[in-house]
Amino acid sequence: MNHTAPLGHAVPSVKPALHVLMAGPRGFCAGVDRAIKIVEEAIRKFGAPVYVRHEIVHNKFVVDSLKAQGAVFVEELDEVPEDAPVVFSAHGVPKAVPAEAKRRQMIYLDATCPLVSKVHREAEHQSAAGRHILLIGHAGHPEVVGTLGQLPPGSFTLVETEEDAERITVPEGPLSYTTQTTLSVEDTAGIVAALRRRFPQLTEPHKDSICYATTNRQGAVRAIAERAEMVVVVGAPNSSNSVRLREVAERAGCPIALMVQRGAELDPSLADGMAMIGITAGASAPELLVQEVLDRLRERFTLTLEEVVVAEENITFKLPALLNR
Ligand code: 0CJ
Ligand code: F3S
Repeated sequence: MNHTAPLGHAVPSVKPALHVLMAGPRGFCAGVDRAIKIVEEAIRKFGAPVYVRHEIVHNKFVVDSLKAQGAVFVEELDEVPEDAPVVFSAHGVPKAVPAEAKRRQMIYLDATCPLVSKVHREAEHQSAAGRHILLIGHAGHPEVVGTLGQLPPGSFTLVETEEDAERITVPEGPLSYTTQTTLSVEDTAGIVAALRRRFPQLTEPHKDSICYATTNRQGAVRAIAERAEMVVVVGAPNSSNSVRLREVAERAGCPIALMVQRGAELDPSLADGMAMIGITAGASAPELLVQEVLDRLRERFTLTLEEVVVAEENITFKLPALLNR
């Protein structure tokens, strides 16, 4: 008999039952779906290679699949040959980027999520009305770089945390705020409350800028995290909305909340002795990867699945006109 295999990793002959709560909604949002289609359609229309500025969405599997179809990923526009088409990622770009593409007479397609573009226009509008802009978001994230890149230098202040909200100094005069689309709903409410308290002259934006997909996925992961002994988030460490899902699960009191990029990354023995776990996926994570995680768990358990749906989504976005011509 072999006594050397660690017990925690032995596969029992009769697989124990494990109930899996599947967060609904989870995975792709309308903006991600559109962005990926734009790259695929651009390859079909113009032929490979099609350049993409920044990861089209923050998911290695998606990026690798598009690379296999003929996409070439770069970080800056000056890495793109002048005669090749280029797609801007879902996260949005500073104004200077399409301006430079135009100047170089390049063919470009903007896969910025329409909900990010709305935030751009709102920030621009508030700024043009003479208001200093407070942008709530994470420094260095491409969406934040893109939104700040709509505004004149010195006309905004970045607010990352409630502590920032308590200590920032701003110029005298009218103020407005907007946010990154993928933030924690709860943290942002705290930051906005602190800003309102400190700056009574703060103008409210026309609409909440945390997007529907972020709000719904956070609601869904909270619902499963309240019941599950462990929550697995499928997503990438550089995906802001996915990282937020793991945090929400943890704050909801779930004993183990972890993130994996692929099924193979999950150690299924973590669920030994558990009766119920939950699974969700960030807005940039394909459902195929959720199925990979389920298959990984099936190596060790007999699964029963339960969809826990907190919101129905039926939003779709049109592709740019250039692709329909
Ligand atoms: O910024 C966005 C418009 C969200 C795009 C989809 O998600 P992802 O993971 O590519 O980007 P985040 O890091 O912003 O969540
Ligand atoms: Fe857009 Fe929100 Fe998805 S901003 S890309 S719908 S996460």
